[in-house]
Amino acid sequence: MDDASQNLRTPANFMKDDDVSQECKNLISSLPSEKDFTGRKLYSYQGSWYYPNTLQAILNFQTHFQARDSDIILASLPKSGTTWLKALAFAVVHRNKYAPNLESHPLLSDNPHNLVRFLELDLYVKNQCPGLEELPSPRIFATHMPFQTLHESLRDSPCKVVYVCRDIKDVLVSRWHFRSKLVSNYSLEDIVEEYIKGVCFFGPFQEQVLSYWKESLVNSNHVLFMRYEEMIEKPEAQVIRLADFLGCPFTEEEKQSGIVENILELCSFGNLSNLEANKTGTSTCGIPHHGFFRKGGVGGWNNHLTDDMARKLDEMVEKKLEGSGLKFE
Ligand code: PAP
Repeated sequence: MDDASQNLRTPANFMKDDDVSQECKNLISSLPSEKDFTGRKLYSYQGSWYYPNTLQAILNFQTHFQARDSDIILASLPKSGTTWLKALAFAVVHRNKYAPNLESHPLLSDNPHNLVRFLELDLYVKNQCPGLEELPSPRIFATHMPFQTLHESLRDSPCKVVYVCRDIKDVLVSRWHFRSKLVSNYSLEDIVEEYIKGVCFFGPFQEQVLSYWKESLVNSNHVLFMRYEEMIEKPEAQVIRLADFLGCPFTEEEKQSGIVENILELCSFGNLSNLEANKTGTSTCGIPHHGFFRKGGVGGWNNHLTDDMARKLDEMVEKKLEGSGLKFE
């Protein structure tokens, strides 16, 4: 890991603390609010729902972030393949510094979330100036904000934004497993209702997906739209696509040397989830490393959702995406 990245100040746990500035309190008082499934208040800002501490971090980011043309931003909904994309982008971008088969590769000793940190869930939590100007280029960051909120700070920057999306049913089941460890009595019925209503942390989800999808159509040099399912089905082609987009395409020589396969192996679910570094410890955003790895794969929702739940979700997605050209088979 780059030394400067290790030195960044680490924030408090983002889910627990609602201590916000007067400016944020003023903003909150003007925003629509709703209660989440635990009774905690969420606020709607620029089309998405947030807890106050995340809203504060977003304001910090929007006010203070200085984009560089060479920045890379990895965007996604929670549980859509963020950890995998972080690992892949880090390995691709830094492959000259850290060969993917290197025994001391940073991904073997640290969780991807500590190597590529979230803007609004980590770096800007309780911190207006997390020292990002000290980081060497290219800097790689991650976010769950929708495109319009991110864009506030990237305006006029030609930096690269990569968005990964995943079938909402797999996302939902993944989130349910994750959340039910933190919150008791959190049923699948609760989460299906939450998703359909759209009032949940970073929701409504299809609007977020659409914000990046639309931008990828009009500005394909700026936003790359990737799908978790395609990454599972054709990983090589998708990593080559990622490297091309990021302006560091694989040379023929590199391809023949097997570097693409090596990166895929390094970043694979099997490899990462079995590393000691990912079985123990807690990420800089306050989540146990092992919480980012469950099962992976496509279609696992089938073992959890009833036909009726799946139908309701599919209908909601179809309705929201109508006319956009984006489809989930
Ligand atoms: P986050 O929002 O908490 O960062 P994110 O990484 O987006 O989570 O998604 C976690 C999902 O990606 C988990 O899916 P599951 O619950 O259906 O199993 C996790 O297992 C999966 N995942 C994590 N790392 C990888 C990887 N290297 N390859 C494929 N899937 C992965």
